[in-house]
Amino acid sequence: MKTAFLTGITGQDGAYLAKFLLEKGYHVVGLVPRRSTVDRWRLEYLNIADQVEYKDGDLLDVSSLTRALKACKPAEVYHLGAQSFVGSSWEQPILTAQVTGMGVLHVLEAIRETDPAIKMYQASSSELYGLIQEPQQSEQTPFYPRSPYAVSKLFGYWMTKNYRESFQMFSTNGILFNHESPLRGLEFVTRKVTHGVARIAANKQKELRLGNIQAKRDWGFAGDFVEAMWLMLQQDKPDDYVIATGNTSTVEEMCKIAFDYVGLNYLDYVVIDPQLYRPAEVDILLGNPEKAKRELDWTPKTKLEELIHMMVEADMQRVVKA
Ligand code: NDP
Ligand code: GDR
Repeated sequence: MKTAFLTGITGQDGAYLAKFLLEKGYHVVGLVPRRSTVDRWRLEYLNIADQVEYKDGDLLDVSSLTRALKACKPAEVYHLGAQSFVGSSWEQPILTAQVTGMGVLHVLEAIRETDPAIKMYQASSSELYGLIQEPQQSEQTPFYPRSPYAVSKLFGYWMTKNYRESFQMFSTNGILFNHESPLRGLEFVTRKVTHGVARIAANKQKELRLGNIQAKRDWGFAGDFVEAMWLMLQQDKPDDYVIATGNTSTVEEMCKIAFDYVGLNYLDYVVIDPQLYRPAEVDILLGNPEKAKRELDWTPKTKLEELIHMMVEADMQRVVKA
């Protein structure tokens, strides 16, 4: 039985990937940082919380990573842990650089120290593209990061590539475009919208305050995207891949889909709040997943409408239970 070690196992992608790997027959071990409250709601939602082994540790403490790797001897490491909210990265830039940037180097060093043959997946991001240089972004498109989060991810991207080229490590970058699900954190715009819609439909909220609704994103379903992470580590050679749907929509269009689903007009509820605008915006992202299709035989299955409907449904059930 192969062992996989996941950082960020309590996050959205960690939960879906853990479920995917358990179904493939892996022994799954997850790194869990110390928090005052143990919260495994995502793993519980997927009914896998008791099928995973947990190791205490923090991305800021490389000794905890090395100890965990030595103890569980994984064949594959999926590095998903991060301060992942772009908005917070202007409020906590130093923490973001340490966790989201330096954290990658800590993981690479822990692997190098433990067993350089361990394969490693780095959660890189479409935020690397930032101020867009090409209408559709591929592995060849130049980067122009636009937030402390994106700059931190740039450091992680290059460290991952550098360890591959310097030490022949199997370290790969998945350049993933936005992917969402009913397990998305409430601070991200899709979930903020689907949760808001569910509460408005239940008469528990009167309006939905948003920032820049003209921003465009290439949104996919997290459950589809975690398969690509695994496929990247099953290849003969380590490489970097864009994982995206190849479609882009505005935040406004996504809102309309969510409100339409419950028979409401979004124009009656959405309020633009200039305070929610970001200091620097990424106006449009549109990925080109051709290489992943060709080399990994990966294609996204879930369309945006289906995804948003799934999220509104899940939020309506939660609102009823609350
Ligand atoms: P989440 O924010 O849902 O999860 C982040 C995880 O990182 C949580 O488990 C969190 O634990 C953990 N974490 C945070 N700080 C530390 C720390 N100091 N030590 C150890 N663990 C820590 O993110 P997602 O699941 O959405 O994303 C997974 C990865 O993919 C992230 O690196 C993100 O930046 C990247 N990414 C995500 C995309 C998306 O659209 N979802 C697109 C492209 C890249 P806790 O909850 O206890 O804080
Ligand atoms: P993003 O996701 O920054 O793309 O990062 P987010 O959902 O936060 O923002 C998407 C776009 O929506 C606009 N927006 C708002 N965003 C939020 N959060 N709240 C609002 O009220 C709001 N109104 C408008 C934003 O300005 C932005 O343009 C996500 C994260 O998962 C990263 O970790 C990951 O790397 C990238 O996706 C790819």
